[in-house]
Parts: sequence; C-alpha cells; structure tokens
Amino acid sequence: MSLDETEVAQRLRVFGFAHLPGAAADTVEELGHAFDRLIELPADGAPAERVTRFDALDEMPELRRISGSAWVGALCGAFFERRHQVITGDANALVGDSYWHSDGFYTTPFLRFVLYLDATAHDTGALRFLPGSHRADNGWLGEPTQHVIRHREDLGLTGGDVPAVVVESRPGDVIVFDTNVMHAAWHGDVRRQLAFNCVGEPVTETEQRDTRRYFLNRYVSGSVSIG
Ligand SMILES: O=C(O)CCC(=O)C(=O)O
Repeated sequence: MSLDETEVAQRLRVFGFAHLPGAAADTVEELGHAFDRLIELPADGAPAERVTRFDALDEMPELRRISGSAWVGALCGAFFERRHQVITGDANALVGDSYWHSDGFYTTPFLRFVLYLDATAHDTGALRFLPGSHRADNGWLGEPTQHVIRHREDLGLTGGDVPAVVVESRPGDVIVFDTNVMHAAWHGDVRRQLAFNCVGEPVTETEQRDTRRYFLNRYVSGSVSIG
C-alpha cells in the first residue's frame, strides 16, 4: 500500500491515532478465514461475552504477514525513529461497550494496530478517540482523564456523548493508535478484531521496564477478557 509514513507518524504524535483506509484490503479475506479458524463463534455469530486469543501472531501467519510488512516497518521506523519490535498480537470477538480507557499510561510510546473484520459505525461499536489524550502527563490521575472516566458524575454525559472522534471502519482498514490515547467503543455490536502491538527497541532501563509491564498488562487488561 502507499502511505506517507512521515505524515502518519506525525498525526500519531499530535492526535494519538490514525485511520488507514484499505491498508490491509488485499488480505482481508484470508484474515477472515484465519480468524474463524482461531475463534469459533456460535451459529448466530453473537457470543454471550467477549472472547480473546492472545497467541494470534503464533497462530495466524496471515496477521504476521501484516505485522512484518514493509509499510508497518516504515511507519514504525518513522514513529519510533529506531528499530522496532512487535510484542504481542491478539484476536478478539468483541461485544457490547468498551468504556473510556487508555491501555495504561507509559512514558515509552507503544503503537497498537487494529483491524476490524466487520464494518463498525457510530452506532455499532466504532472505535472512538479523544485526540491528544495520549500525553503521558495526563496520566491516570490527571484531571482530564479522571473526568472522562467519571463522565456521568463529573460531566453529565453518557460515554457515547463524550465529544470524541468516531473512526468508522470497513473490513480492510487499519486503525493505529498510541496506546496511551483515551479510547472507547459504544453501542457495540459483535465485531471481530485483530490487533498487534509494537514498541521501539527498548534501550533505557525505563523503556525496558515499561515494555515488560506493557506486555504483562495486555493479559490482565480490563477491556478484554480471556477466552
Ligand atoms: O473495539 C473495542 O471495543 C475497543 C478495542 C480496544 O479498546 C482496543 O483494541 O484496545
């Protein structure tokens, strides 16, 4: 795919997320088959609760081809400005709402690439973001973050009414975000999601510690449940 990785990396720094329409369009069909091999959904396609497989990259060469592709390498190179590592990958059958959260607040930046195999729209669980909320100095205890998490009590808003950028997605699109950014999905329908997470090669002690913490936190995240 053709993509100006410098511009996308800059969008990620400024806003914390970027939508790449059609970035995985040529593999979407095989990704769908691979997903169905890994997670068996009930006949009506609607599991009662979320299902996650954390070993998606080991089990899905189709997803590994994307995580190891030249365009992902170029984007990670432009963003991290050094070599990068793909640290984890997961396949998720998501149902219902994902409340406002960030995937931790790290001073070391991590990128998460997500692909929805089902179309998502404003009223059917599209991922949404608060632009700029990825700054580590917001933190969990930072006022903006706390107010967003307590949106009903502090702001008188439902989660879906918090002003945000809703990224509607079609199969074949890729959404990439800095995992510090506040994100959510409301009015959720069933959505099959594939994802992988990248970090710049950790050099300093903080980067190495953050990378270990990030890796472990993926497995205890409140926004996904283990199938
Ligand atoms: O699609 C969703 O429900 C949210 C997904 C999410 O929070 C994530 O992939 O980190």
